[in-house]
Amino acid sequence: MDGPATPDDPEGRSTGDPPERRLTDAPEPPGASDDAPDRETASLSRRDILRRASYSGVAVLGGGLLGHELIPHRHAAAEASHEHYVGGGLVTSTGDAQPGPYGHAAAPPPGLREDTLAAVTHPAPFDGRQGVTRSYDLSVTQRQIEVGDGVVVDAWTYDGTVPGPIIRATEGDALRIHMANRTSHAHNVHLHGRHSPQMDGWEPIPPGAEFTYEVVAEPFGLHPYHCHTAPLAEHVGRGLYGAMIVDPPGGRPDAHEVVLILGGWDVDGDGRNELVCWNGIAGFFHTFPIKVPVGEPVRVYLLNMLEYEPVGSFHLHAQTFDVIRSGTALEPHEHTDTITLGQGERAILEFTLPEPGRYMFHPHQHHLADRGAMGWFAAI
Ligand SMILES: [Cu+2]
Repeated sequence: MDGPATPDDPEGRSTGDPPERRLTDAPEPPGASDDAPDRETASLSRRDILRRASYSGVAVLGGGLLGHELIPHRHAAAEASHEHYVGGGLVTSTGDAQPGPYGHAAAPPPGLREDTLAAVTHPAPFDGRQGVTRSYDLSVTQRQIEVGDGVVVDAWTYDGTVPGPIIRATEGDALRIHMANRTSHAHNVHLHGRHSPQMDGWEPIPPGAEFTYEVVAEPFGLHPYHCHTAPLAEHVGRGLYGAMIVDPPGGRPDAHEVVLILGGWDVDGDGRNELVCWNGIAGFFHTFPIKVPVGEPVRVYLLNMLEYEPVGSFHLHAQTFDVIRSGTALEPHEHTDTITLGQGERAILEFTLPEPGRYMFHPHQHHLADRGAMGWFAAI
């Protein structure tokens, strides 16, 4: 369904034709000079960068759009390729995100698919196992990602994606998190939650080095992980963050589960996010609503990893939700329609959408919503 969104069109893509792409020759951003040692583009002129970015845009536009299947109940979509949302261009930016069809949303890159962000949005289901060892690879790479229409950033990634992979374990499991630093900057993996200070991840892992963090997954809850190398705001802001779900023994009741991480992109290096995103791509869930079954429980694992802003928040339209702060309880702490989170704070939200339709969500700081953090749940 390619036509413009309407409130009674919950299944379709919410935008009409992709807006006209603009690639303006924005001023060279401060702090983004070409002398960075890991900058692959060092030998390219600004003109070359823009030209190559334009070519990549053509390639992306040639991609397919979406199917209309309901995302399977609690099924992981980990097989979705990360490559889908890695732009082929180089670092450039329009510096001003384009408005969406309602004038209140930055547009995602054209050519993405409904399942482009599936691997970082739909967690693998609770598997019932306890007391096992679970291994994850959070190797750090640098790559260019198109994060908004015409906006390609030079990102640092855990295992190739922003956010990084969803880690999931049951309380008491052993977690082995391997990190190979494949960039020319130091990085590391700092886990929230409880663990030995020897495994806290504040020590820089030098370029080319590797380390395996070994911790017990505890306490049950929702915890972020992120790079903790100085300058921290840049290392998190360039993409080194992700979600770790620690299930209580026995798990939680069945629900359609979604991870939403609020983050941003300081595209021009001015200490301000030109784009604000859920799960790394501006406007993605505005274009591709998160489909959930009518009348069935929905559980949102919500994290605020937005740098350069004192707080973030999540507001759901037309329905209220239970809040379990940090996910560290089995019963809700409050019931509301808006929750505010400082940086690093997180919560589990639980709700049911009782009738078919679109239910909007966004940060209630509307200047953040306007920069790409509008989204929809579509109850179908
Ligand atoms: Cu880092």
